[in-house]
Amino acid sequence: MRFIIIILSFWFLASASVAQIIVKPLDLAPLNKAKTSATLQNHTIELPFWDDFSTSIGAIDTTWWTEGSQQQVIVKPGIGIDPPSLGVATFDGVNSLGQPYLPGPTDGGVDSLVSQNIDLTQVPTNLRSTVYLSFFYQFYGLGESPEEQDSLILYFKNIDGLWDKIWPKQGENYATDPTIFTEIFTQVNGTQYFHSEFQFMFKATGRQNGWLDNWLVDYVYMDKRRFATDNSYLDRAFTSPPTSIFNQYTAIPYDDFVAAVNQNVLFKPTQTKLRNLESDLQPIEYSVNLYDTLNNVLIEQITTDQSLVLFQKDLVSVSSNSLNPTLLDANADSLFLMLEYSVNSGDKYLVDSIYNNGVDTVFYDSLHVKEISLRVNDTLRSYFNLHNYYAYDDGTAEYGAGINQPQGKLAVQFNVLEGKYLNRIDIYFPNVQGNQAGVPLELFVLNDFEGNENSVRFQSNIAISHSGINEFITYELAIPIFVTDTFFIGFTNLSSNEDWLSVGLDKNTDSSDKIFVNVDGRWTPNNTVQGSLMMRPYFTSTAPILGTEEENPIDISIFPNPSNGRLHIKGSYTSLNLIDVLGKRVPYEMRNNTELYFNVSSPQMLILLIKTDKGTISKRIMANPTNQ
Ligand SMILES: [Ca+2]
Ligand SMILES: [Ca+2]
Ligand SMILES: [Ca+2]
Repeated sequence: MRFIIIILSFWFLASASVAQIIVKPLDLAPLNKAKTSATLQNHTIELPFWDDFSTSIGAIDTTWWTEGSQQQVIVKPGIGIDPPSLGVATFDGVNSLGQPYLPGPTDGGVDSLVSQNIDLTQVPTNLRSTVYLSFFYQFYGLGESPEEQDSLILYFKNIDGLWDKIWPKQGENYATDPTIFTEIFTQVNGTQYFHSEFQFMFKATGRQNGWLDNWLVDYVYMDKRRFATDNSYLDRAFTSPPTSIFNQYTAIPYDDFVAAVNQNVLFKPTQTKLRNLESDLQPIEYSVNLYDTLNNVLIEQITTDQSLVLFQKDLVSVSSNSLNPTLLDANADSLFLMLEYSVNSGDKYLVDSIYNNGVDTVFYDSLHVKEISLRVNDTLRSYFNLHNYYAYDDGTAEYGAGINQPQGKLAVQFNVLEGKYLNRIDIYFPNVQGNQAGVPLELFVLNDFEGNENSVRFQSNIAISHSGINEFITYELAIPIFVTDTFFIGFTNLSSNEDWLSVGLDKNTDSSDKIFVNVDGRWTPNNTVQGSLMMRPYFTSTAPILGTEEENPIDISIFPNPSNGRLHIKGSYTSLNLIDVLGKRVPYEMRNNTELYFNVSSPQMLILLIKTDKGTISKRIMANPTNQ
C-alpha cells in the first residue's frame, strides 16, 4: 500500500491561500511566529475596508485585522445560520488556539477583533460625511447562546487614542433571533475619527472559560460615498458548506467502497446555498465538478452551467446529483476527492463607481490594500476521501457534547462492510467549558452492549490532551483489533467531579442515531444531542505481526479470563511475555511453568504473548486487581 498523507475531510472557499488552510490553528502557535512575522505585522491601510471572511477559514486575515485579533478570534465555516457569505468571525471565551481566557466561570471581556490602522486623513473633506461602516451579526447561530449580561460592542478609536463606544447605543437592544443575520450601519461621524490611525473594534463580553456566549460577525465593509441604507452589494456568494458526497459519512474506508454490493448507495446528491447580496435580480450559472486531488485530474462534471435567476437579496439552495461511482478508479487503494461548486456570477471588483463613471476596468488597488474581488466567494471546495477511516463529522465543531457524571459513558456506533484491523481512534476534545487537558478517561472499543467478556475488545486509561481548535488527538492501539460488522468506540468519564467531559459536536451533519449513552449502567440511544460527535475509527490493512486466537491453530488455553492476578496456562510454549495495551511490560511470576501471577492496580486489558515452536500467539486478558 502506498503511503499517503491523510487529508481530513474539510472544505473552504477557493483563494490564493488554499493550500494553507488545513492547519491554520497550529500556524498561530507562538513558536511559528517568527516565520510568518512578515505577514503578521500591523500596518496602515486606506479605505475601502472589506472582509467577508470567506477566504480566511480558521485564521483571521491580517490584511484587515491586527495580529492580536488573529490570536483571539477565529473564522468558523459552519456555525452561522445562512450568513451573508461563507465563514463568520466567531466570538467566544477561548483564544484562537482554543485555550480559555481564564480558568474559572467568570464573566468579562473575551475576544476582540480590531481593524488595522485606517488612514482616514486620505478621505477628502467634502466626502467625510459619506463614510459608513456596515456589518452583519448573528446571535450565536449553531453555537451557544449569550445571556442577558453578555454583549458585543463596536468601538471607534478617536484622535486621542481612546475607544469610543459606538454600538449598541444606549437603550438599543440586540436582535436575538439566532437564525437571522442583522445588518448594522454606523456612520463614522465627527472630526475626532478622521486621523491617520483610525481603528474600529468588535469586543465581546461573556463567560471567560470556554466556547460559550457566541456572537457571529460577517461582511464588514467600510468606505466613503456610502449612505445609511447602502445595502445593495454587487456580490453573489456561497453561504454554507456543501453537504457530504457520502450517505451518512464524510469519509469511508476504500475497501468498504469496493466491497459494497451497490456502490451507488454509498453516495448521495450534495447541496449548498447561494446568496444574492444585490437589491436587483441577477442571472447566474453554476457548475459542480469532482476532482482527484492526488493525480490532479477531473473525474466528473456532475453539473455543468446550470442556469438560475437570483432575485433581489435571494438565498437559494443549489444542488448536484450523486457522483458516478463507476468513474472512480477501482484499482486504487485510496481516493482523495475534491468537490467544487463554482458560480459564474458576473461579480467583479469592489469599484468606486463614481470615480470610474461606471466603467469597471479600473479597480481599487494601492500599496496597502490588495485588490478586493467580489469573486472570492464564488467558488466552494470541499474535500472527501475514501481511505482508511470512517467519519460522520465534517471536521469542524460548532459546539461540544459530552457527559458530566463520573463513570458516565458515551459510545458511537460504526458499521464496516469488510472486516478490518482497527488501529487508531481520533477524538477532538474542545475546551467548551474550562480547560479539559489532563482529565482522565477510559477509552474503549465494544462489540456490543451485552456487558460480557466478549463485549469489550479494547480498553485503556488515558488523559485528555488538546492541541488546537478542530485538532483531533490520535490514540493508537498497541495491537490492532479485527472488527467486523458493528462495533462501538467510546469512553468512560473517570473524573471524580461533575465537570463536563466534552467531545467536539459537528452540527452540520447528523449521526445522532449512532450515539449511545450510559449513565446508570444501562446503554440507551441518545435522544438529546443532534449532530455528530467528532470521534473517528482508523484502520490498517496490515494484520498484526502476532497471530490472533481466532485464526491460530496453536493449541494453548489460558484461564480464567477475566483474571484476578492468576492465570493457568495449558499447552506447551517456549517463552511468555505479558504487556499492557500500550506495549509496556507487566511484571509477573511463574510457578510450575503452568501458573502465572501478576498484579495490576486497576482493571485493564493485558496481552499475553506466547511463543511456541509453531509460532507466536497473543491472548487478551481482562485483568483485575488481586483480591487481598
Ligand atoms: Ca462570510
Ligand atoms: Ca461573489
Ligand atoms: Ca461543522
